[in-house]
Amino acid sequence: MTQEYLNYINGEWVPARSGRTFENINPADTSDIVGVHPESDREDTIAAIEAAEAAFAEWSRWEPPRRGKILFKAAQILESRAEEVGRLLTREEGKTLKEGIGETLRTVELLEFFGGEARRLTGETFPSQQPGTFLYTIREPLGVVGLITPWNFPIAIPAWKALPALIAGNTVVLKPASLAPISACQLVKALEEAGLPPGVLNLVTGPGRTVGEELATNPKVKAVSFTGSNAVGTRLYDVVSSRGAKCQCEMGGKNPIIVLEDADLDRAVEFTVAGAMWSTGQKCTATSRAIVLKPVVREFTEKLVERVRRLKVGNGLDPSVEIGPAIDEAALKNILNYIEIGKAEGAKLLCGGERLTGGDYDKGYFVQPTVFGDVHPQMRIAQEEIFGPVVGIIAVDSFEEAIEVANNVRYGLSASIVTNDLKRAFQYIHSIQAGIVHVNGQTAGAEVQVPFGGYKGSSTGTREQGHVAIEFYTQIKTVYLHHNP
Ligand code: UN1
Repeated sequence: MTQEYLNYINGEWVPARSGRTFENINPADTSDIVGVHPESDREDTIAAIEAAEAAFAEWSRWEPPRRGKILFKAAQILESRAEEVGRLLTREEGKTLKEGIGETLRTVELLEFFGGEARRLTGETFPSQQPGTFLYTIREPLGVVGLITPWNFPIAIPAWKALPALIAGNTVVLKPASLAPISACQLVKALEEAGLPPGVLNLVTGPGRTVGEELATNPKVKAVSFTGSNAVGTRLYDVVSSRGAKCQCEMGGKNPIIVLEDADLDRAVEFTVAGAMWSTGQKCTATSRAIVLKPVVREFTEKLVERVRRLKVGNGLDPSVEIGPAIDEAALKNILNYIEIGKAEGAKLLCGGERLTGGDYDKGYFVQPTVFGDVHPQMRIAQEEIFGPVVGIIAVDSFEEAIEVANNVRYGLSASIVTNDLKRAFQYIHSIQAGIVHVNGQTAGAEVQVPFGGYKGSSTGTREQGHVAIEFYTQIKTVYLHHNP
C-alpha cells in the first residue's frame, strides 16, 4: 500500500490545507507509487515560516552543545535505520541500494560532524589599540532560513544544509524536491525523535512556484540555500539577494578527468566510470569530460568502452545492478536529446546511446551508459551539463592544452587528474578552475568535514560542509568591551 506522508509544521505532521497531494513514483518501476505527499500552497509555507519564526527566540538561546546533543542522538536513530531508509531512498530516487544506504550513512556522519561543531562555534579575539579594551567577535544566527534541496542526494543535502543552520541557532523551513521527498522526511523524523523542539525544523513539500517562491520572497526568511539547476539557481539568487537576504546556490558542473601519458590506464578507467556513471551520472560532481593525452587516448578509449559495456543497468534494489534509472521521463528525454546533439555535432558514439527497453526496462527510465569519442571542446556535449551517464573523450596534445580545455567551460565544480608526475599534479592543482580538486581519484564524492563548492558558474555564496558551512548561517558581531575606562 502506498504510504501517505505529511508536512511537518510546528512539531506536527499535517496535510496541505487544500488537501491536495502528489505522487512520488519509483523511477525504476513506475507501477510502484512510493509515497503520496502534500501539494502545499503559499499559505502552508507561510504557516511553516511563522512556526520557525516563533521558535527562534527560544532555540537561539539554547547553549550550542545542547543543540549538538540532539544531532548525536539523531545520528544513532538514523544509523539504526540505515537499511530501511536506504531502501526508501533507492525506491524514490533510483540509485542503487549500496548508494542509498551509503548516502544514509553519510548523513549519519553529517549529524556526527555538525553535532561536534556545535562545541566549536568560535569567534576571534583581537588586540585593541585602545587601552583596557577586550576586542572580539561572536557569531550569531540569522533567524529563519529556507532550504531548497534536490532529488539526487535526497537525504544528504537536506542534512548538510539544515545541520549547520540548526547548530548555529537558526530555525529552518525545508522544501525537499518533489521527485524524492521521503528521504528528507526520514531525516526530520530522526531529529524529531531525538528531541528537536517544535517549530525549529519544518518541512513543506510542493512545487517551486508556491513553496519555493514563498521561501524566496517572504521577508521573514533571512537566508535561502539552494542546490539544483543553474537556470533556477541564478533566478533565485536575483530574487533573494534583491530583497537583501543571503543566498547560497550550488548548481551545475561539467567536470573533467585529465589522463596524462604516465597514467595507470586501468585506474583511470575505473575513476572515469565511477565519476561518470555511478548514480546514473546524476551528480553535480559527475565526470562528463575525459581529457586524454594523445599517446594514450586509443588504449584508454578501448578499455573504457569495454568496461562501460559490461555495466549492469537495472532496478537499484537488485544487488547485482550497478546503474539505476534516470529520475523521470523528462530527465531521460533530456539525456537522449543530448546524445542526439552529440551525434549531430560529429562526435563518435562508441557505446550506449539508447533507451533500454524490453522486460523490466519498460517499467522505468533506463538509458545505456554512453561514451563519445572524437569530442571537440566547443561541442555542446562538452560545454553543457547533461546530468546523465554520458562521458565524452577529448584528445589533447599537451598537458597545457589539457588544462586550457578543462578550464574553458562556464562551470568549475570538481576536477580530477590521473598521473604519478608530482610536478604536473601540482601545476594542475594550482591552475585548474575548480572548487574541489582530486588527484588520482574520481571527480565525485565529498567528505563531510571539508568545504564543498565550486568556482565560476557552479556556485554562489560561501561553501557548504566542513566548519566553513557555518559562515552562511551566521552573522558576525564585533564587540568592543572597555573594561577599564
Ligand atoms: C558527491 O559528489 O558525492 O547535487 C556530492 C550534487 C552535489 C553533491 C555531490 N551538490 O550532486
